[in-house]
Amino acid sequence: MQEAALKSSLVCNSPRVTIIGAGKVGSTLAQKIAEKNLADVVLLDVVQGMPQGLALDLMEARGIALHDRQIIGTTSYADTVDSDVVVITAGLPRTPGMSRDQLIKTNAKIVVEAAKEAISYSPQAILIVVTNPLDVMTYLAWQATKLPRDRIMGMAGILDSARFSTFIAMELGVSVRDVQTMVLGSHGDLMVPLARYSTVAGVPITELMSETTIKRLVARTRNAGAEIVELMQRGSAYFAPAASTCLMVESILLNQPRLLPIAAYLQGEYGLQDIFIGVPCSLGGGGIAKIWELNLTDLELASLHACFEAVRRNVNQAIEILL
Ligand code: TXD
Repeated sequence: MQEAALKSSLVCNSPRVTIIGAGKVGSTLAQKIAEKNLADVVLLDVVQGMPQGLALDLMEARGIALHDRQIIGTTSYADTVDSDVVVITAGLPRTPGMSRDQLIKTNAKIVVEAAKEAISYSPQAILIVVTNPLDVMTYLAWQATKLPRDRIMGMAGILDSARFSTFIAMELGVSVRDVQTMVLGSHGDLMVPLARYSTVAGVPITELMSETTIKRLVARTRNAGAEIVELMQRGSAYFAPAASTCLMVESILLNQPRLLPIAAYLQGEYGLQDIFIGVPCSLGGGGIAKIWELNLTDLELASLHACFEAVRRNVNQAIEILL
């Protein structure tokens, strides 16, 4: 049945998204992609039976969710062949009290292996890394695949910005649809929420809130992942992470030129080299079309450079672990 599904999706030449890691983020993302009718989905995991079961469950929801997308569950990379987009969510999430950086040891090997295998079957794919610590794992995936920088990226800034927007909307009692925010830097405590570039219906939030309030919301944004981990006790956030990743997949598959904060490979932008870090990017059918260099204040730039130092240290640590 899985094979038949694979064949029929190949026949109708539908776009194909492979998701490595059929856990909370991966399976929620699969559901979103299928229900938005964006692409067929291949869900891959190391746990035999689990991705197959999830795929069957998602297939059985199709008549109710009203779409005809194929969802294939597998443990074999051969089934991922010719994917247009590959998303890596494989690896452990945090537990309460743990920092994202403490996941380097377990997740580095998983991500490198997944990136190599997936790209060997889909050499033209655009690769999106989601696994934590995000900026480090994206770098390792790039090193393992040597993909051009327009076709490899990490998801974090969209999620961090969505969280910042949510807290601003809650504070002001306005619809989150009117809130636009931009969070740059690394996906961790050092992230750089840009209050100056955050607006409600075009009005900068610096006109709508006191500096103390903005500082409080920035602090909550930086701690937002940990806040959820503490509440859940088992596992970490996945609805907003899956929605954020789906936005990237959608922008690529529908070739919508979106301007989004994405962990991209820098070659001199913002004075930074040889690192993946969150910056505003134009994302579309070919991947990252352009990295935008905003005018930053000295303090904002210094904060971005502090992210660089931390990510660089962790990348070096990860490379040593992999040796
Ligand atoms: O903003 C962001 N980038 C993030 C990142 C937001 C939320 C979650 N973030 C990270 O994504 C999180 O810290 C984890 O590192 C990943 C996945 O989080 P998820 O919540 O989905 O974790 P699960 O539910 O434990 O799922 C992980 C799955 C699980 O089914 C494992 O069996 C599988 O990964 N896994 C593998 N799949 C394929 N290949 C290998 N080697 C493998 N190892 C584990």
